[in-house]
Amino acid sequence: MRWMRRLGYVLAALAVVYLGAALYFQRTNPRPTLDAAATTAFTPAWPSAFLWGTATAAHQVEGGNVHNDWWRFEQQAGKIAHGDRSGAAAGHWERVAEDVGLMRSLGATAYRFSLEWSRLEPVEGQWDETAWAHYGDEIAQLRAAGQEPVVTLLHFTLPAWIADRGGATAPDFPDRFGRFAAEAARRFGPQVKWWCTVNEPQVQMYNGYVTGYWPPGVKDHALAVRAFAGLLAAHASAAAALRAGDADAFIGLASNMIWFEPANRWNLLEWFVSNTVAEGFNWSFYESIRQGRQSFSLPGFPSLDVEAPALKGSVDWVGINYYRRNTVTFSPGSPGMVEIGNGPGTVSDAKVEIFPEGLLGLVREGWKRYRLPIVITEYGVADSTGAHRPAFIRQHAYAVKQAIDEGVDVRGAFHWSLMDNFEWAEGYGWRFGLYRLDLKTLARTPAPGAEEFSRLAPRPK
Ligand code: IFM
Repeated sequence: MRWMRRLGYVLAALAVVYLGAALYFQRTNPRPTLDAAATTAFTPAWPSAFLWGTATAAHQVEGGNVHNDWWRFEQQAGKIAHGDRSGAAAGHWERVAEDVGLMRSLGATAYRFSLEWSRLEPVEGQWDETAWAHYGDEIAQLRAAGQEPVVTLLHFTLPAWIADRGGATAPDFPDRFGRFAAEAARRFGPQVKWWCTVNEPQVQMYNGYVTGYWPPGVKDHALAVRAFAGLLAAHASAAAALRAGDADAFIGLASNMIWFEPANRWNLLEWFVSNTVAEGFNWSFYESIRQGRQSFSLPGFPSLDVEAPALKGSVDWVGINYYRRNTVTFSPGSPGMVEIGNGPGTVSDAKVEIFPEGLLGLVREGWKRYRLPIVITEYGVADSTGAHRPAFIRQHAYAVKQAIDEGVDVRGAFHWSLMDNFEWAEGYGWRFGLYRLDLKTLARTPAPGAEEFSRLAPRPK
């Protein structure tokens, strides 16, 4: 009987240690909270020069982008929901003046958009002067309307000629992309300060090479890691070209980040897997830059650890695209031994949980890690009825302002999106716009949320 009592003591001691460790994790990783009362009646005083912006991407709004990998992908049956194709998109190429007017009437002060590489270099080595002139004119219109241009160089789409030889995995991709960045700096350097080299590289890697849901449509973990390395090298090459060609270039990138939590906060294994997933998905790109080493490590993927000194110092600011919270469950039978789910809150049309507190948590974490200015390069909600968007915008603005009041150097927040647009493999099903797009006439009308966006805009002092 003595051995039973001893076993009892040992088990009790183990339980105490376990509970102590779980409590420690909960204390050191508190869930961020927002003051619920304040988010219902909140009018911020933003810092001067705060970028209160809207965001789009070329292929999603311009229309007629026929020389890239996405256009080709869309022609294949079954790739895009409802058989949609980008087609004329929001017709923005012809409607720049109208859309700049919309930004102005919203009270926005900045616009994040992308240059479509495949329009500017439709054939390798040949610049399209008309297309360059078009963007030059757009930038001039933005400046005249008080909109600070934030220019993205790669927002998912690749010219068909580089896609044909491996896209992000092609050995000369970083070099070709750097050449494009140099040309953009040469032509627009005097008018553009804010540059964003790449948009959501982990999403491009994951959807293109893990689920195969996006071009190039393959499922191969080794290629996925090569694409990640290619995107890192392309970013470094573009950053070097921008620094060389534009003396006041202020360089960053837009990284998609998810607020990950263990499904059960008392489960130590779930703390471990949740932190591992967050480190791999949210932070690998920025950590590679900080360390000057291409590095990536997630269960189920070959690991990457290669010296890359050109990455060091290649960003001046940290861009965060934020859309959701995910819970992480330890699940030995699932790929990577995890299951990803939603928390208990309201979900959007995209079936992801709306959780503004997560934005505050990620901004704090980015600041703690890098001490660089932070920009919310995207936040937005797929909401076709508009039932959620006004409160969504207010609460996300509140999270940003709270971070600023805590001393974080947040320089701007960009609502995704200015108008409804082509939502990649979801086609035109999800509606993120502050302006509703009539898909037949391409007319824009204010959507629920536009008014709230304007109300929260910086007021001239
Ligand atoms: O539409 C996309 C955008 O291209 C990248 N970030 C997420 C948005 C909404 O899904």
